Amino acid sequence: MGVENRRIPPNQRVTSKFPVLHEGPIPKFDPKTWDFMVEGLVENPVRLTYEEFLKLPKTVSISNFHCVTGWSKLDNKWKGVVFKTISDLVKPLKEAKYVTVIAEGDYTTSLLLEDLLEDDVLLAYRLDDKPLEPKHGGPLRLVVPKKYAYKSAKWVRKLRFTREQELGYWETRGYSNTADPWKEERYA
Ligand SMILES: Nc1nc2c(c(=O)[nH]1)N[C@H]1C(S)=C(S)[C@@H](COP(=O)(O)O)O[C@H]1N2
Ligand SMILES: [Mo]
Repeated sequence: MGVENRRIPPNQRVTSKFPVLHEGPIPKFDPKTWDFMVEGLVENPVRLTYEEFLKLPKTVSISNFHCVTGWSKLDNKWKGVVFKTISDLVKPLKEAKYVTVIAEGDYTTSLLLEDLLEDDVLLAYRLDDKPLEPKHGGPLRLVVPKKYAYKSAKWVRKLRFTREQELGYWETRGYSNTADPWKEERYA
């Protein structure tokens, strides 16, 4: 197996283009009214304006992106806020085990809090040294490199910390809830 193949999960093909894949229309972004909220089982729920969000400590993280339909895009240079920073800010209660990620429109997904605390999980607003394009989730998207890309919600506006897992958009339509590309967990 070549060096490159070790970065590509089973039955994925590398693409140099960055396909655009989503349900529904690309939402309009108004920096004056946009906000980011965290609710649910946390000690300190927050509401941040766009300006406030940009002031949070930022990181750059280069990672790979694997869509369940079979394409992988390697070496994406994301810039944004590490999920851990948000978690430290809101202080999850002991009972909080999952996080529902709520995007503009009807799209949701959910993950184990533990998986979101990995250091490559970002709420990203830049990609490859440019502002994140609206079609790729700008102004703000989640990036979870170790899961199939349907867990990487675009246009994120809200997080809800929960005790039980709330199944997301694709997860209620037959796709795997654990979504590990290395184990090829495509379908439930
Ligand atoms: N809000 C939202 N986020 C979403 C989706 C969507 O339909 N709506 N599709 C997911 C899927 S299936 C994939 S493969 C990636 C695609 O991201 P891209 O369009 O930036 O390549 O976004 C994910 N995030
Ligand atoms: Mo996807």
